[in-house]
Amino acid sequence: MGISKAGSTGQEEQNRTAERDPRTAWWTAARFGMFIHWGLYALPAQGEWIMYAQKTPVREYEKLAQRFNPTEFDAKAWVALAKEAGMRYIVITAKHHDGFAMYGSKADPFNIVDATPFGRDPLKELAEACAEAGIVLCFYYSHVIDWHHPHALHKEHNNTWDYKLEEKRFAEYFEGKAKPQLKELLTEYGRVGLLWFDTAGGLSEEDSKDIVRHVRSLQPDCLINSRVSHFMGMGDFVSKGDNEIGMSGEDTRPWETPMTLNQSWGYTTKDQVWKTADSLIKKLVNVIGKGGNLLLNVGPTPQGTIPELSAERLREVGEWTGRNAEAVYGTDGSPFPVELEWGALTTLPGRVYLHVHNDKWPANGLRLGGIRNRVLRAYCLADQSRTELEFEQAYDEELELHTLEIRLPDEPADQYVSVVALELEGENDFDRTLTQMPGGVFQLEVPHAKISLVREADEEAGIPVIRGAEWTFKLVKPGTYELLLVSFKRHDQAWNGLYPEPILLESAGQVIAVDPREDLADSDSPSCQHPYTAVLSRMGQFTWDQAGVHTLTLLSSRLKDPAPKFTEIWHADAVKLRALRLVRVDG
Ligand code: FHN
Repeated sequence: MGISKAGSTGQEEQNRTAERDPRTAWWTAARFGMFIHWGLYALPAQGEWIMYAQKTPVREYEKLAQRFNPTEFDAKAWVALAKEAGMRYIVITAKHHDGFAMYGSKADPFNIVDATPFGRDPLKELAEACAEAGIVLCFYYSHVIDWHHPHALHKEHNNTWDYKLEEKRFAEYFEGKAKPQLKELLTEYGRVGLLWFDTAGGLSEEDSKDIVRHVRSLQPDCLINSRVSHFMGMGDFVSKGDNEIGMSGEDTRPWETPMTLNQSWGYTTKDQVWKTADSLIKKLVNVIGKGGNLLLNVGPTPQGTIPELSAERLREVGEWTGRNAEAVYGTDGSPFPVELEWGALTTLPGRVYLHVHNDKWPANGLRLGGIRNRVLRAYCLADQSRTELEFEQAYDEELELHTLEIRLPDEPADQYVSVVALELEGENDFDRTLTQMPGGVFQLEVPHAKISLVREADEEAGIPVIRGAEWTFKLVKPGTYELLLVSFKRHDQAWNGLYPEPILLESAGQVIAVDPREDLADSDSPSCQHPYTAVLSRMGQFTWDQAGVHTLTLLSSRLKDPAPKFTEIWHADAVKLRALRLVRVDG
């Protein structure tokens, strides 16, 4: 086991997380992985849904295999790139919705070894390269959608141009292809870190459990993602929606954001909307600052190479993760249940890392509340000489408030995001209550509210269920605040009708009822990206004359059941009500 740049061994990182859940410990410590969408669809170069979009007959689609010859594929080069980026696991499409196996499958001849001139098994080569490089190999497997197999049956997205829905016998696909292929993947490629299932629409609870049992019986330590089923609570960790970064406290289980580098998964020449290294690093710290993992996608070419535009971004991200490894791997997310205006925060025992966005660099001093420990030292991680930064700690007895003010260098110390490390005395001791951080903005997020049922739905009258969110929070700066509703709206949705009735707000005897409008786009939200845009709606103003603990209630039909039995991850919500932002109007 090598020593990482941070001076701690990977084993130490895993041991820390193992205290919580030994099965997922390697994965939560890893924090950053590479997603690879690679298949025959790379040839037409319009993404992995091309067969469905163009209703390509199976016999036509199969012809792509005769031309698929990725002679430039070099497993070692892919793994080296993942490693250079600071990624610690790889999840590759063993079979996507087109039904084509990217490995030598005996269960179905529609596979890369038997059906292409290439004739090699890239997953075998990747398994070897990963084992050599210490990267954990994992497989994506589309277990319900399969447009090639006559009996695969999804709730919605089926091959209806070759096959009749009414003639489908799902068990023939499930027992005859899906389960045998999963067995091959779990018995012929060494250790499989996790199986990444997808698009489970229509899979019964019984079949979902069956597949989980199947995997566990073959490799008990192989993790399973939540998309194995639409029934809640299955699998070992939560896959968020595509490109969805959760809110702090939203998930009680370990979670991961699958993210595109552009706006597509499979190789496409059409989509050239690329995220910059700057925004990728900010998204990475946003995710890990909330305790999640980031699974960042590449879509290799039909020649077998990772597109240079992807590779160059990953290398740049890797320079940053290399310099800041100790603030990334094996860390916990922020103990503070608020988005930080200047960036994100991770912790280790005896350490706090402040990931400060360079474009928000608080040259006049960074102020943070909630650290009860004595701070021993503060320095920038990118500063090799570890020059100590001046800081001051204070305690307000009346408000029971610990604050820390650090004098930062005039210029950011790193590229894009500069990490300030704090060394603490004793065991980490943080104030985890919902308390306003120093600064003007205080965001009350839905997961930190108590959600209750206010009115049952009346389907006949067309009245939806109304829920209430109640936040109990400590206000540090009394005064007048503008209230902004924070919503993520799907890019293809018109605003009208997304909030079917006025939002009701109430606090300290003040009441507001407003139909939220699409007032401002928050283009700076590090959590929001395609296919969503962040929308701010002006709700009015509340004044709190006193610092201290207050409550605020919000009523809306857009508040979700906090403990649903079933989820429709496939159809992302048209609008997500994320938070109420309080912005101080008087300075
Ligand atoms: O339909 C797939 C899509 O092609 C891609 O694989 C993504 C990755 O999360 N999952 C599905 C859509 O959510």
